[in-house]
Amino acid sequence: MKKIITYGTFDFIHRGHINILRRAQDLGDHLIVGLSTDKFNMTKGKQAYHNYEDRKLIIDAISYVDQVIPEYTWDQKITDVITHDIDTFVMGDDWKGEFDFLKAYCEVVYLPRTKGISSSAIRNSRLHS
Ligand code: C2G
Repeated sequence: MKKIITYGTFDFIHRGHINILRRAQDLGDHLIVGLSTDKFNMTKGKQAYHNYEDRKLIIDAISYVDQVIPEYTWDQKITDVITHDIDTFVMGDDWKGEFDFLKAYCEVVYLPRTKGISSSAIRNSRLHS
């Protein structure tokens, strides 16, 4: 079984998120999502509208996703890759190069971001409509 992992906040779930989850799942047989906790988001300088439990409920319901684990820190990825026997790490190419250190442990794939949509744009449009 080819195991894939990707990470993110996945707030205001949108087609960009679905596109990356679908393409990530297409690369293997089992997709794990490392979902940023609310506390970790604060260190990322992000405050999600939906809390971790609600974002997990939504991600768990997406057919491309097989498993959701909490993302507590920047530093857990090597441990996650080893612990979960990951073959391929996937992120959008806004992160290109940032996680190349994982190449020592698994394949690293950066996929083109979906243009024209982002959680922050949705948040801003919601708040200002
Ligand atoms: N994404 C995308 N297209 C968009 C928006 C997001 O492909 N229009 C991708 C991002 O590249 C990322 C994933 O969707 O791979 C999740 O995006 P975010 O929820 O914004 O996650 P981020 O804040 O980038 O956190 O350790 C990694 C971090 O947790 C990533």
